Amino acid sequence: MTDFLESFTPGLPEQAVAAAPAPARRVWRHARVATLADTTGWGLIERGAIVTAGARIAWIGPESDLPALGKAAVEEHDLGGALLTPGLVDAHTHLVYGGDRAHEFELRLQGASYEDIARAGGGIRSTVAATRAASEDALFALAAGRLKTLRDGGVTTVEIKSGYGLSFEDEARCLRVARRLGRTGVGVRTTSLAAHALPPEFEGRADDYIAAVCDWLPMWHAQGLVDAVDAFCERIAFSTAQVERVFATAQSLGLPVKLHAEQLSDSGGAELAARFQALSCDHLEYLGAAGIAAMRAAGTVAMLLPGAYHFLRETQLPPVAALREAGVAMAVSTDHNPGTSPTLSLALMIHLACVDFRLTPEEAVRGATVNAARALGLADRGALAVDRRADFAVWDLEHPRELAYWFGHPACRATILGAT
Ligand code: DI6
Ligand code: FE
Repeated sequence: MTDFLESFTPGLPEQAVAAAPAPARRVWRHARVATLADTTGWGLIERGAIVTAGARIAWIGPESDLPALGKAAVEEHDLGGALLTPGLVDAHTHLVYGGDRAHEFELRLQGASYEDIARAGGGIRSTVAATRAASEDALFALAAGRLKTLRDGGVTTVEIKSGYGLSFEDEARCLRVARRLGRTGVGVRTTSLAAHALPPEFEGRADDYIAAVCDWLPMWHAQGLVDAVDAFCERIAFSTAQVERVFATAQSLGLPVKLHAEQLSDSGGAELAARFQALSCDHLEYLGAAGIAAMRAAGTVAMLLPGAYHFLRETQLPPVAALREAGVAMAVSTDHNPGTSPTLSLALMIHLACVDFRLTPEEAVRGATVNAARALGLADRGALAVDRRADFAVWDLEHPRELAYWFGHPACRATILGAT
């Protein structure tokens, strides 16, 4: 076993192994580990230990079986019996924007609807104006603060969408900010959501805007800014025909797609997205049987966003029982954005997914780890096993079901990110 650990050099081609310095070994011991490594169950290891080599897990198991590491171990950490889980994955956020929409929140509490406010020129468009007015450094500082809060709450990988720039340069700025955030430690996947809303300069010309987005996408992609492509398919946003053009462009670039679908009405978005083998369909409160069948056939993840459901005082529940019955994987994310989900606690979303959407605690925690990673097309994280990324969250809790039980106060003691 020691030999194996000595020679473990993840991710390097064979010729490089001899020349490269051995990655640093760290040992994490005396933890109650929830691996989530099997398809069901928490995968609990009562008194567990993990050995990491650089950014990867080299060994995981009961501490009593821990191999002798000798000088190979550079650091040992006694976690004092704390709970250790895979780092949480927040697979749907709109983290980069200027301003806030607290005033609209007050208007909605007085009876205005989200759609009324959007049609009157508020909503997404007001955030677009604030985002365009902010410098790239200011956007970075704002988003970095939000990312730190997510990380302090257990998140080690986050998806970040554009969608508040809505011009070639403003979208590129937001994506650059997201890429820059990815160099601060937390894993970042970027998504172009240029087809989020119609910018004012394209008023009455939605098809022209979609044509422009299809022209811009290859250029953002060539600049290395885009990992996936999203759109908002809704009567207040874009039609299935318009989204289809965006998806066809994404497909021609080899980029995976995902969709804000059936959030406010059943627009047939999920079926369209499934035809493009979408990674996920997101929101889904108004999802019908045909959409579920299409998602099942395509292996598309159902991304549930209880923060937006709560904040919009929605009453239509996503069809969780039918999704479960169909075997569609369910994920849970914050949907952090200033208009419909201004939260930075993924643990709180796990709680709401159970109380409001009736997920089991295990489903909700899987939703924020292994299934969220799947929704990003990432097979190297979300569960703890040899060769996976060494991204952990350490909790002042005894059992992982408590991630769903406590709400509104942080129990996360630390996040541990790969080699950092
Ligand atoms: N659905 C949402 O919940 C967010 N975007 C979307 O397409 C809301 C965006 C906003 O209101 O700013
Ligand atoms: Fe969203």
